[in-house]
Amino acid sequence: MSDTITSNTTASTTAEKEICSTPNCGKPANLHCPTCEKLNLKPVSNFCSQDCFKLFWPIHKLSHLTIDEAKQVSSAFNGFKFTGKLRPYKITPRRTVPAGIQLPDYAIDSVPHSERAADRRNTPIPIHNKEEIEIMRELARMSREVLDLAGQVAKVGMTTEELDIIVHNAIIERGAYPSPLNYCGFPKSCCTSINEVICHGIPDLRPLQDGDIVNVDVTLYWKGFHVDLNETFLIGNVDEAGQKLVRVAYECLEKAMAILKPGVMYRELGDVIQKHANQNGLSVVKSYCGHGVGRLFHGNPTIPHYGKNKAVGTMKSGHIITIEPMINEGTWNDDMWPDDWTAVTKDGKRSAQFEHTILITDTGYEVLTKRTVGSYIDRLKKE
Ligand code: HM4
Ligand code: CO
Ligand code: CO
Repeated sequence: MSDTITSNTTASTTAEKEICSTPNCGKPANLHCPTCEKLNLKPVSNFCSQDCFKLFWPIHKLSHLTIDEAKQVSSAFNGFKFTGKLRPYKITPRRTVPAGIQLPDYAIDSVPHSERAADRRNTPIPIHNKEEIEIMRELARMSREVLDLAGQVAKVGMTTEELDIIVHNAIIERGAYPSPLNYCGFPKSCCTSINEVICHGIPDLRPLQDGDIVNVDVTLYWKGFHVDLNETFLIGNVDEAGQKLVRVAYECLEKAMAILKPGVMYRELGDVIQKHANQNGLSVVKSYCGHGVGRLFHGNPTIPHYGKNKAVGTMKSGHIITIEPMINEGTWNDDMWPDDWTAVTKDGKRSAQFEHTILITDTGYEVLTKRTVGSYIDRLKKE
């Protein structure tokens, strides 16, 4: 819990000009954070009230750590040969969700029981009815708002831990559960994958650096359904090669979506994606695939993004899937950090990814997670 904030009345004439450190507060601030003062941090953060101080404390307290403290990680990394320049930083304890939010079956014991049962019985690809599709549409709109928010706030100096806090709070504000949280033991509410990280990067205390590319992968669970989407954001000035990588990754997703309709085989998507990647001198990750999504976070079908794959299944109206190609600057081969989550490129070169949740319709497809005029960014502009 936070210390009680100190009111320094003698300094009030100078402090009056300060603005409250809690984002979007804007009120004048003359209460000083006692920890900032004790550590002699400049500038000392100021707050308008005890309430604002308490509200912003989970984020603010992280600024009290030194960079050396933030770099303290599990001994599992001792002697590990990293493929690139990125290093793990400290991971904070798992966050909770308020009572009243509907939990997926793995939220408590980390075991996705319903996914395992479906897998054992090799169940068919679910066909969603009108009511189920309407829930998925509404959930997809909320999920899009959350990802747009993450993209808006991601800046040089912000840690992926702070991004995770913002994503976590935006999800629970909407009455939903952050699907990654405790899924097979995943410790955070979204995945943040920087530079050579292919996917499943764990939000930690590393500040984003100028020139980083960071993928934020968000999944929400609400009324019994999951919606999954991600985008790769440019932080500060990214070099030309990095910008091209990110652009081509998005084009790969667009080109795959363009062939979606009933009767097409799921295995054809990889051919379209790999052709476009290779034409641009880039490669396609093979170890991580798109998937069915809905009542399960990860269900049938499995959708490889590489060419000449042997995926089973034909598209039918009512299927809901993700397509999420991971495109690399160098080799397609992946490696795993000792945290058993962070997937990295074997050569340490960068990887970029975009993901949508998509409904197959009678005539083609509907991108449930498409950007909308009602999304967060557009609403903010109007208000
Ligand atoms: S775990 N995101 N994604 N992603 N997993 C925490 C956040 C996560 C995944 C994932 C894409 C494709 C497949 C999967 C998956 C098993 C094997 C347990 C069903 O985990 O298929 O997990
Ligand atoms: Co995802
Ligand atoms: Co996914």
